Amino acid sequence: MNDVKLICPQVKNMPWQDPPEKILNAPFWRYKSNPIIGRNPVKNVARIFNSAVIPYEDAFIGVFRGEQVNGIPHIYLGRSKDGIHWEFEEEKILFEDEDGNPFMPRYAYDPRLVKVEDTYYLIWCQDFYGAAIGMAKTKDFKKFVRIENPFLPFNRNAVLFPRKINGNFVMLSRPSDSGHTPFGDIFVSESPDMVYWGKHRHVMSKGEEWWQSLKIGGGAAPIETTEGWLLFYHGVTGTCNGYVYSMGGAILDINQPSVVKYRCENFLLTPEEWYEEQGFVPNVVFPCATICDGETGRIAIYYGAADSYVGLAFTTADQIVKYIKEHSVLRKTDTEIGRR
Ligand code: BMA
Repeated sequence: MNDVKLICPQVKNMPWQDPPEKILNAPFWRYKSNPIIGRNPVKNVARIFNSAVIPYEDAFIGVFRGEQVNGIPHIYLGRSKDGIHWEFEEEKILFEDEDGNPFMPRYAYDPRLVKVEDTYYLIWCQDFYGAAIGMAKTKDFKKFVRIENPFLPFNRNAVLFPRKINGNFVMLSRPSDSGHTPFGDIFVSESPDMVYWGKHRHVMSKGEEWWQSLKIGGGAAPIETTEGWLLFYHGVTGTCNGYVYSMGGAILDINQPSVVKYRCENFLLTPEEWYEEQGFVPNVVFPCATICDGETGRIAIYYGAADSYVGLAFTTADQIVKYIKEHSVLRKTDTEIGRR
């Protein structure tokens, strides 16, 4: 019997591997054949990482950050039958604007992919007089229509909730600078129409724990559970050798997501394996998407590793929520609705 329920559809063929016999720390275990996407995965693309996937037509589809051989990142479409082995389109996604004219951002990275009602939304980082959030929508993964940029620059980390809350679309984001941003908290904003965003509220500050002491940012789209919105996010620390990116976990109030109910003081994943510690940018674990099975409570998380690979790890709703609650440390800026 599962105590904590995931409020999402059943995914019969979801990627899964049973846990190892002994788990010492957070109940997240890596797929044994990680990384699932290695270098030079498709023509003209040197690395794929920080990418998002979703169940689609009894299989899986995803939007992938492909670092081209000219060094410019763009978004590529990928398809998979099992969520583990991926085939990519050779051409990057060509968007069109609302008048039907072609639109190709100068660069696009760290895409997320979230279904709200009958539409799939892509959210990424692009140039808009500096780093800012770009968005597009699709219903069939053939036609991608760009929609208005939701926020002013600078902002590089936006994650949409998978359903409206109190009648509005809701999005987490992390205002920043245009560079490597040595600061940053998570905020939440609402929109009645995906064009006008407001009612901005502070959600969580960077933490006092070393692994999230510099900045934090949304990771995978929040997962609806009977305990609240389960959020996997990234936390960053600065070391004498550069930044280290880990994954953290929190549970947000279901009707008022600026209120954090539980926040785990321990990281849930931190760079430990060779593909997380070695690569274009060493020591990066950067979660961007989950696949969740409403029937069993199983969760598979997809994360970028060392800005070079895609890794996959598993947990269950029961285990991870229990762990987050047992290790929760909340501060005033977490639990308040947020100043206006
Ligand atoms: C962040 C983003 C991510 C990247 C990370 C580590 O600022 O640009 O795309 O994975 O840095 O380099």
